[in-house]
Amino acid sequence: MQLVHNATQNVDLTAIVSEGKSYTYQQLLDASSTFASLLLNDTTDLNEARVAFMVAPGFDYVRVQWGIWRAGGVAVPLALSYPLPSLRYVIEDTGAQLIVADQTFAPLLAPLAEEKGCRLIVLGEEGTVITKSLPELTPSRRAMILYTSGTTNLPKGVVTTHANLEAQISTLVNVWQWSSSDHILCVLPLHHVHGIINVICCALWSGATVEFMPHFSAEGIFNNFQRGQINVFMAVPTIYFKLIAYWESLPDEQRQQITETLSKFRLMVSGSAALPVSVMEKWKTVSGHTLLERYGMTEIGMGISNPYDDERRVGYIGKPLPGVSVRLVDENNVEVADGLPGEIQIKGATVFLEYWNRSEATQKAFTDDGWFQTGDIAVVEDGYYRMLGRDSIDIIKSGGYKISALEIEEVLRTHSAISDCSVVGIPNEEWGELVAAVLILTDKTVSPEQISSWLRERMPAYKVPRQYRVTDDLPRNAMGKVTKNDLKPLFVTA
Ligand code: MLC
Ligand code: AMP
Repeated sequence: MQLVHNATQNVDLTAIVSEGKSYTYQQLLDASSTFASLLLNDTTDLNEARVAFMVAPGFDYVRVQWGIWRAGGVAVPLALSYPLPSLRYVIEDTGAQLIVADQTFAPLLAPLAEEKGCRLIVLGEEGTVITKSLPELTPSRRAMILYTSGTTNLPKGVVTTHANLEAQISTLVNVWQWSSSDHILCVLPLHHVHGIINVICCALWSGATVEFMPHFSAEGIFNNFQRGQINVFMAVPTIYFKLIAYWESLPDEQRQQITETLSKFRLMVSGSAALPVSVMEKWKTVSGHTLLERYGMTEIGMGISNPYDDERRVGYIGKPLPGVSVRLVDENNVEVADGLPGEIQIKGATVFLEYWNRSEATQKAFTDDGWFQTGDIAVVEDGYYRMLGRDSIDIIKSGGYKISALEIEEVLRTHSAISDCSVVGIPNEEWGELVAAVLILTDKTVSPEQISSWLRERMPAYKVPRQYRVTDDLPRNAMGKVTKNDLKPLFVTA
C-alpha cells in the first residue's frame, strides 16, 4: 500500500490532530498494524472480507481504516447519521462479517452484530493484541465500498480497488500540489469520497497533517482557522454558504481578523455540488481566495477540476484531470460538437470496479466501449466544462449529499395515510436543492411533522423532505409517468 509506504518516510511528522491530541505517522503505522493484527485473529489475510465500521472522525477512524486495508479487508464506512434500518441495509448488502464500533455506536450495533453473526470489535475494549505479519496486497484487490444513491430505489455499493484509490489520490496530490507542510481541517462526513479521498487520504499520502472537527459548526471552523496552522480547506458549497452567513454576522474587527488568517491559506476547494456564483464571489470577499471548484463522483473520484495555477473560472467545473479521459456524448453515445451539451462520460484508472453484487447495474453504467456514464450534462466552452444539470430529475443533491427521489417515494408509499406521492428537488441557494414531497393522503389529518418524524426513523435526516404539499392528483404524461417539473412550482424556492 502506497499510503503506508509513504508514511514510513514521514514517521516523525504529525499525521493527525484529534480531540486536542497529536499523533505522528509512526503512531499511525503502529496503531493500524496492531488493529490489522486484531482483525486477522487466526487468519493471515482477510481476503476482501467486508469490515463495516462506525467510528467518529479522528485518529481512531484512520487507524481502523488503515487496519482494515492492511489486513486485506474491504473498508465499509458507516454513516454516523444513519438510523438503524439504513445501517442494517449496508451491513446486509455488503455481507459484512466484521463490525467495528467506537464506544458511542457500540450499543446501536451490538444487537445487529449478534443477529447477523458478525464479530463485533468495540474500540477501547480490544485487549492485548499479538502483532502479526500482514499480507502483501496487490493493487487490483478490492479496498472500499461506499454507498451512493442513483436512479434505482436503493443505494448501491460502489467498489473501488487499491489501484483505483491510489490513482484518485495521486492525481489530486500532484495537481493540487500537496506537500508535507500542509495542514487541513476535516469537517466532512467520512462515508463519502470528498472527506475520505480528497481530504484524509491526500493529506496522509503527502505527509501532511489532518485535523479533525467531528461536528460541523461555522464558529468552530473559524476558531480552528484562527489558531493559524491550517492552510488547506475543502468543503461542499452549503458549508461555504454557512461560513459566509456566520462571518457576515460578526463585528468588523473579527471579520478582518478572519480575512487576514484566510488570506494566508494555500488552497481552498469546493465541490460535490454546483457552487453558486454568489457564494464564490462572497467567499472571495471573506477570504481573498477564488475557490477552486472541481467535479467528482463516488464512482470516479475526481474527474474535472479548475486549475491550481491558472484561471479558476467562475461557474465552471474546469478541465479534465491528468490521466482522466472525459467525453461529452448525445443520447446515442456519439460525441457532441464543441459548444453543444452532452452527458459526461469518464474513463481511466480512477474509475470504480463494480457495484457490489449488482452485475447488471454495473454493466448498464458503462458503454460497450468502457466509458462510465455519469448522468451529468455539461458543455465545453473555451476548454472549460460547465455543468448544466443531470439527465434524471430523480437525483437530488442537497447539502452535497446525493439523494434518490425514488427511494424516498418508495418509503413514503408504505405510510398508511399516503396513497401516492412524488418527491422533487427544488432549487435553494443554501442547500443546492431542498427535498420536497407532494402527497395524496387517505387521512388528511396527518401532519407534515408526523410524516417527517416517521421518516426519520427509517432514513437519514438529510433525505427527509423539508416541504410538503397535499394534492388530489399527480400530473402525468401520456405514458402515465408523473411530470415532476409540473410539481416544482407548488413549492417556495429560495
Ligand atoms: C440538514 N438540514 C437541512 C438539510 N440537512 N435542511 C435542508 N436540507 C438539508 N439537506 C437542517 C436540519 O434539519 C437542521 O435544522 C439543521 O439543518 C442542522 O442539521 P444538521 O444535521 O446538524 O446539519 P449540519 O451538521 O449543519 O449539516 C450541514 C452540512 C452537511 C452541510 C455540514 O449536510 C454535510 O456535511 N454535507 C456534506 C456531504 C458530503 O460530504 N458530500 C460529499 C459526497 S461525495 P433545524 O431547523 O433542526 O436546526 C461527492 C463526490 C464529490 O459528492 O464530488 O465530492
Ligand atoms: P455522489 O454520487 O454523492 O458522489 O455525487 C456525485 C454527483 O455530484 C455528480 O454526479 C454531480 O452531479 C455532483 N457534483 C459533484 N461536483 C459537482 C460540481 N462541482 N458541480 C456540480 N455538481 C457536482
